[in-house]
Amino acid sequence: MRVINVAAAQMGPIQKADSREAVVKRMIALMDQAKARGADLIVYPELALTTFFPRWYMTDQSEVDRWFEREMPNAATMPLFERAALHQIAMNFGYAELTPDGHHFNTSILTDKSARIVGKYRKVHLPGHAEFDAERAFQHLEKRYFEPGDLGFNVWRELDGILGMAICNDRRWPETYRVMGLQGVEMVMIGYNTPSVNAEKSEEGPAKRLFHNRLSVQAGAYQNSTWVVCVAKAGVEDGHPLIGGTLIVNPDGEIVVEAKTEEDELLVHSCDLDATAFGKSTIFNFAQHRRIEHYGLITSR
Ligand code: ING
Repeated sequence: MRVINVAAAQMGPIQKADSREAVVKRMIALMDQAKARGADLIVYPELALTTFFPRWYMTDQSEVDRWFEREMPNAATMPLFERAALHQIAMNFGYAELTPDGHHFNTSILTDKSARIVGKYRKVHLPGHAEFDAERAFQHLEKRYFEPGDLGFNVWRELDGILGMAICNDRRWPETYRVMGLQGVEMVMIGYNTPSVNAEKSEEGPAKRLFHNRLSVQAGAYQNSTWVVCVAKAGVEDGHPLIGGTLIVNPDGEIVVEAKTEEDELLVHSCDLDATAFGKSTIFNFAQHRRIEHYGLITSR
């Protein structure tokens, strides 16, 4: 048994006016709860430090850059890293990264139990659009504010297992899970901010969004025999609703826990990484069963 006690730390809404310090206090409260419930790892949402700012059309780059972090940890997040080291809890959270040479990424990091950053991922699949779209009920300008991730999909040996990261829209793409699956991933950590309504198809509401959330994550977990921990920033941010639905899915594709609210809500589950072994050695034994001579289109188009 290689068990990781995982805390999925769903966060409720973050308003445009909320400070990073106020948000970090909420993250620390969730981490204290996680410690009390014996967690080894806590997973937070995508862009966990701020409101989902890609919903706002901005033309002034200095205004845009106010939503980004220039280093990590930094003054606002240091208390979180200190608390993680005190509790000896590993953590994964997302934030907007502005690199020293001026690149903008939608980023997620993994720390070890001493709060050292051991892994970084930059979101590959950026949904939405780059220019103001008057046809949409609201904007989704990730292609305007972020560059596609340049690090690919990697895995890290951490907490006695093989862990990987993805962000939000990535979870809808089978390639995301398969590239990590081919590296033996046993647990994928994914944060998301998903609007409850579809800006382009007004009749698609939260129920359909929650269905696609479960469908995407359950398929990815089952088809690669891996745990998936998928954590929402939820609730209404300045009038714009985001779905909740934080969930943990086991290597058989079964949902083992799911959030009930659209607020700060902690889910904890003991994830036995050895539960991935059966699928990886039988039905999804990639080396035995895949026929790559027929898969060329996936990377060539
Ligand atoms: N959000 C949404 C997501 O992929 C979206 C965008 C919603 C795209 C629904 C397509 C359909 O969950 C982010 N941040 O990617």
